[in-house]
Amino acid sequence: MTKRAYFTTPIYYVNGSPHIGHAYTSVLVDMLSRYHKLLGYETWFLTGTDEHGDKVMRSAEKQGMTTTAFVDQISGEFRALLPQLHIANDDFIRTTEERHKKVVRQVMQNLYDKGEIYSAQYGGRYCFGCERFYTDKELVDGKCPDHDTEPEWIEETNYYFRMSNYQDWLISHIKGHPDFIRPEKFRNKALSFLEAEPLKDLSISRPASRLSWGIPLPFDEKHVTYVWFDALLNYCSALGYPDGELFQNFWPEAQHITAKDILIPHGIYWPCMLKAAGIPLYNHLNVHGYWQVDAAKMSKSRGTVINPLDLVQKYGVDAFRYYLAREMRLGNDADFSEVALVNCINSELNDDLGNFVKRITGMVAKYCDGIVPAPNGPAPDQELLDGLERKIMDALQRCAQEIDLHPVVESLIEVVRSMNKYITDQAPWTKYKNGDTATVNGLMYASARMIGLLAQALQPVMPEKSLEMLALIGIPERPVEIDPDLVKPGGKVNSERALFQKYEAPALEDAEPAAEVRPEITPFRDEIEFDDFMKLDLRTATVKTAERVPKSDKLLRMDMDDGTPEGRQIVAGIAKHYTPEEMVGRQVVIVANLKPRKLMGLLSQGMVLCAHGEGGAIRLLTPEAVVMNGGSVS
Ligand code: ME8
Repeated sequence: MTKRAYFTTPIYYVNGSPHIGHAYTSVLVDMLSRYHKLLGYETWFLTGTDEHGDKVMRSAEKQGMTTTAFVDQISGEFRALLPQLHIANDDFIRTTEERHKKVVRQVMQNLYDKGEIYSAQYGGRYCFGCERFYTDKELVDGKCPDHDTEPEWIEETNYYFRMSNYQDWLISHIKGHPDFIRPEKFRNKALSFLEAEPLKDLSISRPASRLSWGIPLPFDEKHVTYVWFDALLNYCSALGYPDGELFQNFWPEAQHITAKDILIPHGIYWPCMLKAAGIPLYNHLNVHGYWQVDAAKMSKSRGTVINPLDLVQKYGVDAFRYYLAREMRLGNDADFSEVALVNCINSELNDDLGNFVKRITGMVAKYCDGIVPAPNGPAPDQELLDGLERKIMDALQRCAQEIDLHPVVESLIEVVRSMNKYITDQAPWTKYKNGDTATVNGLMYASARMIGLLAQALQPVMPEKSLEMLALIGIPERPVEIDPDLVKPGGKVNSERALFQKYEAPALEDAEPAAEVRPEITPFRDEIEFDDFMKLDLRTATVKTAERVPKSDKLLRMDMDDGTPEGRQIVAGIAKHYTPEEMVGRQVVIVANLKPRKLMGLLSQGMVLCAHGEGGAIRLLTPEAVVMNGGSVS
């Protein structure tokens, strides 16, 4: 039987540009939809924009634009953001589209005919500046707090939806379906809202004389509907309600994803509307918390509204997506910090994942002529490897039952760390030295297989990096559904490329500058002439093979590709800081015209440049991006 899933984001208001909060929900839904595809589901993913209402009209006026031109512009920004975040939505709906307005009118007429909608006189204090009614409690000294003017008492006819009829029914539905709204704390919130006091009927219209930017009611053209009654129906109109094939196939599997701000409209108004209209209910409402900055709501005035595109430009889309999935636990708020983002990229993506892939491709290049070898049988400690594979598959299955991606990503990165430890414990370099080719092959095959599986399992989070990972082990394409046996012997690895890079943590603007304690540096040497400097021939070179020099704990012997056919051998005193595996595949800077000399009986044809840190630490000098070998450095 076909497994299907339909995922929606809220449709976003077009009164301002998208920020990290909007980006998060859309990326989360994209990841969920991709995970379901990986597990064999047919999926449909809808997002879009909510374009009616007085707020939008006022924003357009402020910009000196017509409402239509304004909504086109902002909706365009939301739409353009999607590919820039690697989001693969199936549809994008705008509430100003005819296909949507048609459904809203149809459902309204149906409810009106059934007596579910009625008109009533409403009297209240209305602020024309805000274009809304105020309750006495909200007024300050009888005045609108925003405009400092006394609201006018106005009486008008509005239309109401008989939501109060559905209170008991909804309470028992939520109680009978524990995961209708999840996580549990939001289910409880919806229940306590329902149980606290009698549910009021919902006002669903405004006189067109006061608000023209809405959908005219089919039974009374002098009134328009806007915001919730209009907006929520997008989830059905986009599928071609009532007869569309998409609606038939996907509506029964609907899952909405929103932040907690719109729990009540989605958890209460919407089920009541569906029930009244005779439309089956959605399956789940999944509610996430807020992205905050400095533990507070993002705010324009404090300058804390985070633009996702700035981050994408600095750190790359996939790393940004990974951070979003990793940092927020479904239901809890998360504090956005660029420092945390950089730490996450540096430690988990670069040091754990990137390093694992680099180590393995480097070793396959060195020990197996760059080709993923065929194993002779199980690898050493095969049970551990089997357990890690199961952990990956279990993590994926969890996505189909729950919706929280944080533990999924956590499990995957734990597998990466376990693999790094496994390789260190198994020390293939020693086995290679001892001529145990069969075990080396087994280890390399098992590791490449794990890279293949991890790349697939991370694909929903990092679609492009996952393809790169597969390409590094010689697999040109990824399968639609997860295939643990994807990696076959014979793939040609690429040991040159690094998957990720490290970043400097950004400076904290508000932090107190710490009293600087500078370590003592060695005295500067005497000045030299420019010609003296030009005598140095500095070049780029890539380490092809590396091994420890017997009886020396300091020296590594390396064969380098220096751009010449014959290459060169360099013996460097870096063995305490870098293992041979870490060196293979690295591009470094060498002094190419240093007179060759012998170290421990081995000829060294040059020197590898390193920066010297505190306490005798050394770090290699490496071009910021890979360039040709033998290129000069000046
Ligand atoms: O409410 N953290 O639109 P909206 C996390 N048009 N998510 C956030 C966020 C934050 N700080 N800020 C916004 C509307 N979001 C209606 C919805 S649906 C039928 C109509 C995300 O533009 C989150 O998904 O105010 C939140 O629910 C949504 O944007 C609100 O978007």
